[in-house]
Formats: sequence, C-alpha cells, structure tokens
Amino acid sequence: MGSQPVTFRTLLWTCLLLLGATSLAGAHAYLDSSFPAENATVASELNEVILRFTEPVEVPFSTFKVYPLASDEEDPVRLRAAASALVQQVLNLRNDAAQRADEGVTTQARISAEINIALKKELPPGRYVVMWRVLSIDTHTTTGFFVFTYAP
Ligand SMILES: [Cu+2]
Repeated sequence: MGSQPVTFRTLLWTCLLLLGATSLAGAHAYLDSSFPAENATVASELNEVILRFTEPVEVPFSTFKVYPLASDEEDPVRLRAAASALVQQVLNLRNDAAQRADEGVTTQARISAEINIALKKELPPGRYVVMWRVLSIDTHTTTGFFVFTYAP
C-alpha cells in the first residue's frame, strides 16, 4: 500500500505530460492567410504566391507547388474535390517542373512562417491549386491546398 502515492503521482505526471503534448500538437503550422486568398479571383498581373502559416516551417523540408487545375466547375464542393484529387496525384511527384505553374520557393530563410513562391511568367488565365506539405518546428507535418482563379 506504501507504493500507492507514488503510483498516483506517476499517473498525475503522465496526465500533465499528455496535456502538454496535446497543447503542443495544437501548434501545427496551418495556413493563416495567403495571397491570392483562397477562392479569390485575381484580375491583376500575378508573379508570386505568398503563404503565411500559423507557425514557422522548416523550408528545406517542406514542399510547395502551384498547379493549373483543368476544371471550370462552379460548385465549390466539387471544385475542392477536383483540387484534392490533383493534390493526391502530384504533391509527391518529382521532376514535374514542366507541369507546374510555379518556379519554386524564393524564401531564403531556413525557418519561416511566410513562404514566397515564384510563378512562371505569363501564366494562362484559369484555375490554379496552391498545395503544400510543411514540417513545422514542432516536428509535425501538415498538408493543405486552396484554389484561386487567375483572370488578368
Ligand atoms: Cu504541431
């Protein structure tokens, strides 16, 4: 019976550690804002995409891509489904520069909450999907995407 207080204390510490881990896990890097904004239509000339995350991300260990989305779907749910299917297909692709609408990340810092992605010159009007898989400094990985329309 003498060991009971120790067990209780151990349990208490375990709970506190778990609580701590849970609040840490809440600090994943999610998209906070972007330019263009999600679902925005951009009428002016566009040469980069800017992503701002809720937490800094490890730039060299993260992936960012912009792809044209061959869809004139008007229903937002179906449009998002089409974009999601494209992301599944291409986010892991290597040597896909020819298919992409971007020329890569121009952010110089290794760790940054703001990511700049250069776009190819004279992009054709249409829909585009911005997609990412980011490693945040708390070692969690998150993926995401959004669609915008380019109508210069
Ligand atoms: Cu996290």
